[in-house]
Amino acid sequence: MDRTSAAVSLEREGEIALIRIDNPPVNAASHALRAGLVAAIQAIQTDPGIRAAGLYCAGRTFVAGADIREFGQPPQPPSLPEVCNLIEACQIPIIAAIHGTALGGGCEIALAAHARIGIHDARMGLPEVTLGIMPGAGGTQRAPRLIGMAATLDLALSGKPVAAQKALALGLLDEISEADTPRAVALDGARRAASGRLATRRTGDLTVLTDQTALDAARRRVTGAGMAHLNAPRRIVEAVAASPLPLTQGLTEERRLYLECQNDPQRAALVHAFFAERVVAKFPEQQAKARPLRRIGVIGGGTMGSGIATACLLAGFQVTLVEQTDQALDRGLSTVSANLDGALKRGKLRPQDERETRAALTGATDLNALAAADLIVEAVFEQIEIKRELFARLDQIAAPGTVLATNTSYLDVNQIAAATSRPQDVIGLHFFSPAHVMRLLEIVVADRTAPDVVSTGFALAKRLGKIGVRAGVCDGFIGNRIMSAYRRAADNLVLDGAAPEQVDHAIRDFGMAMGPFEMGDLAGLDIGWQNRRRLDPIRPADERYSTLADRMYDLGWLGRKTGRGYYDHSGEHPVPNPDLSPLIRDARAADGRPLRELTDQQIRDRYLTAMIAEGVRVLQDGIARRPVDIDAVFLFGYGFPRHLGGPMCHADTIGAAELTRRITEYAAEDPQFWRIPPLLARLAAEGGRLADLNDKG
Ligand code: 3H9
Repeated sequence: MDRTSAAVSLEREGEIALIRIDNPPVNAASHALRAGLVAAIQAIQTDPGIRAAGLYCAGRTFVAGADIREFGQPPQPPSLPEVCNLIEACQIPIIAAIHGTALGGGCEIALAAHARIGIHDARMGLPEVTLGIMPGAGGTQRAPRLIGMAATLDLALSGKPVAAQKALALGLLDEISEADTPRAVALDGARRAASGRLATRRTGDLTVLTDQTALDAARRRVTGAGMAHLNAPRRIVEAVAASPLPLTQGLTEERRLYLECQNDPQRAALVHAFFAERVVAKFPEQQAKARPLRRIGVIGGGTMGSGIATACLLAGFQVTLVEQTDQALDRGLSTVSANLDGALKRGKLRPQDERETRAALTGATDLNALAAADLIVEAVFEQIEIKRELFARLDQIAAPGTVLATNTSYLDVNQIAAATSRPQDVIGLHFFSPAHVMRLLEIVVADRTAPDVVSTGFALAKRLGKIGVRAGVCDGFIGNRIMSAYRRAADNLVLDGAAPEQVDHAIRDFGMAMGPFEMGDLAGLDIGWQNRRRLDPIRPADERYSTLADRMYDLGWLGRKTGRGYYDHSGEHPVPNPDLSPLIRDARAADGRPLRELTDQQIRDRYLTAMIAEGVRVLQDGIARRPVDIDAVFLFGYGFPRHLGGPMCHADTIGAAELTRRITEYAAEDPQFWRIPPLLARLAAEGGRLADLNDKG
């Protein structure tokens, strides 16, 4: 075997050349891979004995795309578009044998080949849009030649891969093979191509018809809700619109638009989000072996407990749900059942698994039913004494080694752990509602939590398909602690003169999934009330306090569940609650400051600055280990816009100097709330970035 680079090798089988890519873990098209492919193609072209070539990958997947780690670095030739053009122009037919995922640049390599054979599990896609870029190695020009404009636009705008059968139906694949090994498929395909039994052609020789209907629909799609903030989708449509041009012209247009994407800050933020999802899974205790998990106990059958039970069932665990009374248990079990119905409809539960999944759930009204559980998670009323009492009882019941988890959103996990004789087994697992849907899981490590219990928390997150983020103990951990701060900023903005719906609008306009007051209505305004009462004894006397939410609570306006909150939910769409004005007036009068007009931009600046400042404090205090952990919490649990990378990533875009300037300005009005965190002051003085603090493993 001839090794043309560390990532590509060439093998000869008679008249057939086999080009083997081996660049673990996902065969990303790094510089070594691109250079290796060029060398391999040159070698087969100059070998008169070769009649066809098979291109395949070692490992678990075909090329999964360009090497994302090279983005933002100086480009090193050959570029991927050059490699694809070389493949297409090759005089020897090249057959791509695809297994695993042919994504982005990987899909584009396949499109440039002269025929494509998928192995039954293959998936093909153009996910670049999720990274703020677009297919830049011919995808926007070659895909329309094979599958038309409409299907290309759908593939590239959704970013979702299609399975082999769909790829075949579309025309992305020419065949599907049942053979197991990519090498065998590549060899067989190339042999058939050499003997004329497999049709080959250059994709670039095909023509594209303009599909005006598809282009119009795509233009509407990229300016509509969900995509309006993003720049890459618009560029994708323009590139595909150019595909009826001769290939070289279309490729030039694609390159121009692709480079615009590469230089766009959205690209850096979305790539940050991609890696954030993976980096958070690296934590200091990861060498400790996770405890085996099979049976999960869930205490509490409310929305949260039922959601957790559902998530565990969907991940294949045996689940025992415990409630205090038969009636409450029945309600909990019905909620789980309804959640599973929904999962079935959404395709999250396969019909063939339904029976077994439902059978894995048992209910009990006696905690002793949890004696054999490997992990118990409680989701009972958010009160420290209730939780401590429960943990003391679990200490008596649970088998040795059982992980005891609390789903508290704010409370002190150390205090809860101290109610047991085994604090090393106690951990916080903070799920987000609805727990079977939301991807975030905060893994709260208390002072005495054992390393293997932390590992077990992360292993559970992975099994549940969630993003586990390590957090330390404080009031609200990472997410809710920061939320409390910007929520206070939002309340203060209303005292200053903004209407709640103006705040919501300004924040939604920024790209957040929801504004703070809509969020309050959704979660239920009793939650905030309980929290405020809990904090009454320790609230600083000089803290600005809005009476609005308390008055609403007194009136029984608890948000969506009572039909009224900041909004009136009785109609088809929520409208601002018309009876709120007198309460707001009273709250402003009690605050006693002059009113003023606030622009949406001023609202956003204050809100985000409050979020970032508290985020920096969470870092300073060691509650989050790295800025990226905070970003992941907000991206996956709080609807922070992905194209801005998370609050800490966005903080670097704003810059520490500007943030400290803003805080100084705001502090003139409210010095108690607006303080510059020392870490931010240091970064501002040194010209440093939060991103530089991400380098811990
Ligand atoms: C593109 O192609 C642009 C072109 O159109 C134009 C060029 C001119 N690069 O996800 P996993 C790492 S844009 C570098 O845990 P899985 C990942 O960080 C690209 N590294 O595995 C992780 O590292 P670590 C379009 C990459 O089995 C490890 O591989 N392609 C890349 O759950 C394992 O990853 C995409 O957007 C990469 N491209 O899922 C595909 N991909 O172990 C992006 C992964 O150090 N990738 N890594 O944490 C994926 O969607 C998933 O990784 C995949 C495997 C489905 C492939």
